[in-house]
Amino acid sequence: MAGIKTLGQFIIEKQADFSYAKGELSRLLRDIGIASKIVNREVNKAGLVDILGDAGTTNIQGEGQKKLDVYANEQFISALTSGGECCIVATEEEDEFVPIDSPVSKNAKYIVCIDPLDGSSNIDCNVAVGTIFSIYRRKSVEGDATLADVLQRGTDQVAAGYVIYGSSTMLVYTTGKGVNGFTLDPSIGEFCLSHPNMKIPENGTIYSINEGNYVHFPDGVKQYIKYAQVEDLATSRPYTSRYIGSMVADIHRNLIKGGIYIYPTTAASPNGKLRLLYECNPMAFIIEQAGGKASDGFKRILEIEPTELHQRTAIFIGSAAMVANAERFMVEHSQPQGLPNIAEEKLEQLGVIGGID
Ligand code: P6P
Repeated sequence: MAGIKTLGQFIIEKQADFSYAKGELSRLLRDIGIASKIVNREVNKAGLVDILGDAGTTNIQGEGQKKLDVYANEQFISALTSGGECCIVATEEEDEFVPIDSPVSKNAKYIVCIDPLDGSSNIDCNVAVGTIFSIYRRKSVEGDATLADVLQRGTDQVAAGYVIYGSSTMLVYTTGKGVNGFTLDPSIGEFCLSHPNMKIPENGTIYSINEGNYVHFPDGVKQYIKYAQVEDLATSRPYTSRYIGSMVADIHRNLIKGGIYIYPTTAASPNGKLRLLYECNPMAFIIEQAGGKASDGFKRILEIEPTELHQRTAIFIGSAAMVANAERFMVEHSQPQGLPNIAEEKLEQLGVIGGID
């Protein structure tokens, strides 16, 4: 095992970074890692066993649940229940938050928001899918934890991570001190440190968006797509369009290579499609920790005040320079006609300088 550092060893080693930590967060991350390995086992043999296809149920989003969605949800809730470090789970697959009903967990310190299996519509065609999770410290100090403990801003996250079940299975997470990636070694059943201190390139040439929704995009997004497609060698354009239809896979690729993922408002999703608590906040925390940027086109994702469990938001996330540039298009093309131009003021608020290049 010389030179190999497992997720468990890494978590314990980093535990010293947290004066308040007495091992609870370490054990919570361990519990998530265990459930991820169980889900991975089923994802990897999907097609060989009766785990593909629809579960015949729909979640609160009105989305048909896949058998693996339901299975993954059950595995994470079970692991978090037996682990005893989490008092509430908010999951995409349940209408309401799930209080963890066990004597040990009732007074547990942590809240977990999770999308157990994102991109699950891709499972039947063997495309990468993922798990996304976000961890908060409960705010209430006595009695049962409540919705108020769940509806916390992204800036209050203690940790966030994702698992990508792709050509290999990786767990990538942050506790606010950088981003580290672990690849599952099936021969020993351990996630092993493979991508220490991950940083997203400041700029990139990949844009990820479902252009099938073009006619319904805000004008700023339409103009940005046109900008991305113009021939200009000095700014390495035209960019490359890459869209998998699985947020974790698209963002993971952009984290490695540089790029921007955009899911703006559309006619079908006037508030955006992706969910703030268990998709956008965790991915935004990770990407910011890796040196990138994440907003709704105007406002930093992590500063959005949650009001509902399954609240949705538009998201522009990835390489800092690309996101800042896309925000410029949003500001420039969101001016109500005939009103004073607020672009400069907004650009300063966004921490963006200079005009559109
Ligand atoms: P569309 C998967 O359903 C998901 O939540 C993300 O993983 C993915 O990026 C997006 O929705 C795909 O949505 O509307 O382009 O099919």
